[in-house]
Amino acid sequence: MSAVLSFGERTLELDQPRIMGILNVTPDSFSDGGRFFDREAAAAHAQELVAAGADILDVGGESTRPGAVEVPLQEELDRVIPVIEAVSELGVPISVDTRKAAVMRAAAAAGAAMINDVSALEHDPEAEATVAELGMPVCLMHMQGTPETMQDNPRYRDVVAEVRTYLAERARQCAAAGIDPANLLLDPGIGFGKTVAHNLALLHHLENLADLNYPLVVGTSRKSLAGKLLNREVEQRVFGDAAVIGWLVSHGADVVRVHDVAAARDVVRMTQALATARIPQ
Ligand code: 7PJ
Repeated sequence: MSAVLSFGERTLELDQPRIMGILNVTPDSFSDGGRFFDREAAAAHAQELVAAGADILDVGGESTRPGAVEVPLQEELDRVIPVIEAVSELGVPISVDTRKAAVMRAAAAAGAAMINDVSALEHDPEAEATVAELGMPVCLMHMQGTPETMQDNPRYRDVVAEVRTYLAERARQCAAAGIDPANLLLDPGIGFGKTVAHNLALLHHLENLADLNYPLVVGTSRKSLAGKLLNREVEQRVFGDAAVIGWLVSHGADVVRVHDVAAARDVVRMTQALATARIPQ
């Protein structure tokens, strides 16, 4: 689909696949969060991501990896807010990866222009109203269970139909809560309460989600999909991930959420050139 996302004065046309670069500010990534050194390191990394071609930066201070426990509000604020302040002038919209309404609000005040919620605004009872009031684009992601336990025993009768129905229903409920449908993006939540077989089914049938007619975000970067399928450690998943990105952008994904922006940029350009028989701008 070809939509346009509005970020206040700025817009981002989804006439070609866009790249969301991941900027983690969790202690289990490259940062301890909040302190001056980490802010500098995060800002430097953000600059690299933008130079490599990121269209959006996604700043997250709460790990939602399998087994991760919830981060207290103040700690999450201390991690993400200084970083958002430091990177909001780089010229690309900043998205905040959070499940907490108070973080959404503070992030918006610090310069964030988009919300990315792995609980599809279901974790915090204030989240829907907060996003409606902020009037910003929001990514609603599917997850079965919670990060702490989601990989214990994920089960579906028909994973594609269930994820599709869930996302359509959440989009309807969010619109009913006052969120402009033009601000909604959907995401199947690869790895969130899903086995490798579930993830493969969702990716194979991606068009069933793309035809819900909301912009589609997909993140597979460094996840266990390539890890388990190829038996690769995290730092050896770049070719596996590249293959997935090629598949994603030729099957309806509008935004790919990645760590390796430069690699993703090449894959997107190459795939676009092949799909259109034109040299991309
Ligand atoms: C996703 C996310 C994803 C969206 C994370 C990780 C885990 N947000 N946040 N989609 N994954 N929208 O990056 O491995 O797949 S955190």
